[in-house]
Amino acid sequence: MISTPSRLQTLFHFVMIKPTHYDDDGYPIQWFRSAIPSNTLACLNGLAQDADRRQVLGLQVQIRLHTYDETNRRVRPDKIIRMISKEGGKALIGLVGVQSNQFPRAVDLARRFVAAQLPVCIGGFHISGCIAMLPEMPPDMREAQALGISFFAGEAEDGRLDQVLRDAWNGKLAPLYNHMDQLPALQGEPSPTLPRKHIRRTSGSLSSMDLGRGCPYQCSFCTIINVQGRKSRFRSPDDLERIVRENYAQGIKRFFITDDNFARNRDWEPLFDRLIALRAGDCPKIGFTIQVDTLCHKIPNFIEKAAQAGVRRVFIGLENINPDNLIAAKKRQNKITDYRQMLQKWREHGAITCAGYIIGFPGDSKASILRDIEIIKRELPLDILELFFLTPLPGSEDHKILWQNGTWMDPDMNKYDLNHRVAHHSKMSDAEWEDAYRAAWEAFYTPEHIRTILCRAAANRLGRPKTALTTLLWFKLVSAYEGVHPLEGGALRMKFRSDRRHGLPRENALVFYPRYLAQTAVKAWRYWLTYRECKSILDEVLSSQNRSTYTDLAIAAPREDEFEALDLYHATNGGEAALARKRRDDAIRNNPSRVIWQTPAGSRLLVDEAIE
Ligand code: B12
Ligand code: SF4
Repeated sequence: MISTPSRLQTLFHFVMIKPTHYDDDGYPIQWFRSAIPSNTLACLNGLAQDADRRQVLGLQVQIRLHTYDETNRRVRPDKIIRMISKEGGKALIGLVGVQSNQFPRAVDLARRFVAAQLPVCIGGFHISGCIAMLPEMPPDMREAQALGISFFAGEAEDGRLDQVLRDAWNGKLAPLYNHMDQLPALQGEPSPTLPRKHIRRTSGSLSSMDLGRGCPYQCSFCTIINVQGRKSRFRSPDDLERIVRENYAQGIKRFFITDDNFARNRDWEPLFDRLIALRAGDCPKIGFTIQVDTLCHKIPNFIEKAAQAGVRRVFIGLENINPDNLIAAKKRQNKITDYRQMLQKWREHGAITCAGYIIGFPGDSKASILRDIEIIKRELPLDILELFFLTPLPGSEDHKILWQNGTWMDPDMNKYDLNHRVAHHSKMSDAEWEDAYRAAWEAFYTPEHIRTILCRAAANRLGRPKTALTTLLWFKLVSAYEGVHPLEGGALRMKFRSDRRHGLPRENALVFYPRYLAQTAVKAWRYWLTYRECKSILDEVLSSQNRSTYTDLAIAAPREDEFEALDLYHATNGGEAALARKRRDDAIRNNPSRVIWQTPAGSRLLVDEAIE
């Protein structure tokens, strides 16, 4: 509810916009309903509410907050500008959580506000990642700064937003707020929160929150470690309970915990314990999606407690099944010899598993990629595979190295959405790489494999075949028909003729509208056909007499000769060597006295190896 300022108070508007990015035709990717409310927008809104409560602009100023998530709401700068000039005239426009692919859209929006003499500040991973890793600002940031746009690098907690609000109020926004050298603690910070109307513009019953930031690993394609650090910082169980209760009171019972790697949140256990207590108490129906690494099953009780806490879906950074590729990406912690055990354990605890998989590592070719997808389908009990182009994201070590070497990277940041190729591959041509990426999506989401996944879910005592089908359909339909990555998908694509990317012409209405309507109708028809086909597969699976006895290689209990028999360990690049490493490590674990020498790099030599 908007409160009216008293007669003695002046209004200051803080307009927070989470921008989207452009599709290949230059129209913002927007939906009638998007999937999940933005956590960054919720964090900023929570911090701003707190700043208003503390009256950081003085007793005479009321801060009025406006939040826009452009993935599900059209942003009309002209209307916002009119509203501000009618209601006091003073404001800060914050473009929040701006990723590299959203930077061009953010700047296009900012242009309009800057032209109306309003102060604009952009924050998020593009700014923080570039400031963290590059010796100088890239050209796109310099151009934006020349327009008068201010930047915020780092995190806004610990009272840092106050300074930006005060400077905007005083008309003295600094060109750059750089907080990269200090990572704030999260305990006791205001909860991420959004007005109820935001939730209604998404799937409706799901909210997001971050319980921790930072990850100890060093994957070379990752930006997170260079922006949020490698030390685990986390919210407290009390913070968590407050967030859950606030949402529960509004009817929201499902949450996406956005931590990149919840298994490395040092406080995972007290956090899970609090959720278990809430479920046993007055919030019985809460459910969660988390992101974890491939070693999480080795943490005693982690998966058991996750299940008790209501974790129903997990995103796992599998990334690849070729050990040579994993080593090239410094993802040494991922061991393919653990994958089956880890996925089977999640399955036993009733979670739907979604694995991220990267296409385009140096060892990849189109043939090897398609071979690997078939191995995954056959040997790993995985429900969803999300594919990504290997992308040198600004803020990652990969990007920094290519930048330093002057290697070509696509200059259009709009394409850095992991669904476009933005670099060259050492072995595949550009066309071959793009073809391999699309072919990998198609190869995983075939009707036959959807049937296999549903059979696996139906045979599992805790399986949820209907939910598995909904998730499978989302990934299949968006990847096949919308031209965007499923993680950016939504329900019913919206397009507005006048919202085209800066520099592109406005299309003729007689071309734009008929094409939009025809595209929508064709998609609706294809959606219907695919739904009908998959629904009949589900019906067959559920009514099958063999439903509970179904088994296959992926879900069968580990075999004695598992490591000799499976292609996962023999057909992949580096699989044999990974197996040898596992055998050596097992031998050391079983008989530590056999280690006679450890190299500075950590390799261990056994007695019999030395004798040989
Ligand atoms: C959760 C998440 C998602 C969820 C979003 C869910 C949701 N609704 O919240 C989903 C799965 C949908 C998703 C999708 C994508 N994501 Co994502 N995502 C994340 C993740 C893991 C957490 C985001 C988050 O909540 N962070 C916590 C917030 C609080 O941090 P923050 O955004 O940096 O904001 C703080 C500061 O930057 C600052 N700040 C930010 N804005 C502003 C503005 C002002 C004015 C001020 C003063 C301060 C300020 O204050 C904030 C509070 O401290 C991040 C990684 C990460 N650790 O952040 C990746 C990340 C942001 N995603 C990334 C990418 C690439 C994508 C996709 C393009 C990839 C894809 N194809 O899947 C899509 C794009 C979809 C879209 N339209 O946004 C990259 C971006 C890298 C880059 N250089 O651009 C990241 C960093 C992960 C990575 N791979 O490196 N993502
Ligand atoms: S495990 Fe995930 S979050 Fe951690 S460094 Fe690797 S990619 Fe980044």
